[in-house]
Amino acid sequence: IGKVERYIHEKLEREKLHFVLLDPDDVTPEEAARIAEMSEEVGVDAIMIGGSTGAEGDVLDGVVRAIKESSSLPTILFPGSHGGISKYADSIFFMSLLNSTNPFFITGAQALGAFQVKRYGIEPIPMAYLIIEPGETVGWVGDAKPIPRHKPKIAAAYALAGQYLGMRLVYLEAGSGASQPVPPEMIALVKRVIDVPLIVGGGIRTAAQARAAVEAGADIIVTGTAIEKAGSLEKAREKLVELNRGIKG
Ligand code: 1GP
Repeated sequence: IGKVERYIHEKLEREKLHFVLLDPDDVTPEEAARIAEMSEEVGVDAIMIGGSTGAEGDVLDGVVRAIKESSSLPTILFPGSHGGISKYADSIFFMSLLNSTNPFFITGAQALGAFQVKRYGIEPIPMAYLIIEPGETVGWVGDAKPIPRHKPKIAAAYALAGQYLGMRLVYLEAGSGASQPVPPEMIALVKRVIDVPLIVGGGIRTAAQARAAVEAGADIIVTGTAIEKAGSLEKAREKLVELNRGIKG
């Protein structure tokens, strides 16, 4: 396994992790740089970069470069398709949207992006990506059949299938800006069934919600909207501290 994946595993032996997601369509390179810098100061573990719409090309490169210049945290691409690849990033969640109804999001975009990942030497981290209701933009764009919130067993079956297919992370995604995060009962059942680290994101805005996800069994918590839409950099810092405290305990 590569450097970033090893870093994740080593840290997970000691604590739960907090990844901050920045969407290049929502933040300028300057804002991204400041948020990444603050994230590192307060103890966030990695920066994810991506989004479902417009997080491509120069806009994406500009944000990744700004983050690399302002912090030493690992940068992990979180692509909406093969367009979400930047040569400036350290690694990429090489993800398959397992509950998509469209093969493009299961294996098609992956094939279109694979040579680019190799050429740029970006570390691929294979990940099973599962969309849970409500799913928000990524659910719609990704042609997902979102897993009902009250059906934890379906999520667990997909998660285990992902692990058996060789994926080394499982991500339960309620969708960016979701009104409610993934239910703790679902997190708990998935965690009981799989052996690989479990990532949870979408709609996590408070320390209590982050804590509940961690207590249910999440290994890594992703927060985006709560930081990006905090209103000011000062408020973003307060949010980062609050969420980090919820996650690290
Ligand atoms: C979205 O899970 C991430 O892909 C983060 O969601 O923006 O709601 O924090 P939020």
